Amino acid sequence: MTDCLFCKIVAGDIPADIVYRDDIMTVFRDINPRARVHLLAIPNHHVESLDELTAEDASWVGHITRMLPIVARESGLTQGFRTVVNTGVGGGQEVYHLHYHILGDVRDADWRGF
Ligand code: D5M
Repeated sequence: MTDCLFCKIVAGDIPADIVYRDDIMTVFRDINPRARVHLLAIPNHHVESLDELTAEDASWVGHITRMLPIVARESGLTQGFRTVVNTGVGGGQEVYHLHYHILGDVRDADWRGF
């Protein structure tokens, strides 16, 4: 989608600190980190939110989910991490391209009541 911020990051039109990338997904550092390590994992193709998913999406959703702990570990989060997915207005979603927040060392994090 031409007007989507995260699609532009995938396309390389907007700079981002990318820590992992493959054919299905891209992971980059959040521009406004709420924890010492704060990454965003996104599908490379445009999907607005979890609300859009169907059974046909199971394969790439499974791939992203499986990669979350691997990328987190490679980014130094050897003691675990928190995953947050905000969905829609009620979930406080600001960017409408599905993204999984990966937060590490969250004890002092300022994260919307978590
Ligand atoms: O979270 C959207 C997240 O996206 C929020 O934590 C800031 C982050 N963000 C916004 N623009 C950028 C760029 N350009 N690079 C990296 N991170 C960015 P939400 O769950 O939608 O509230």
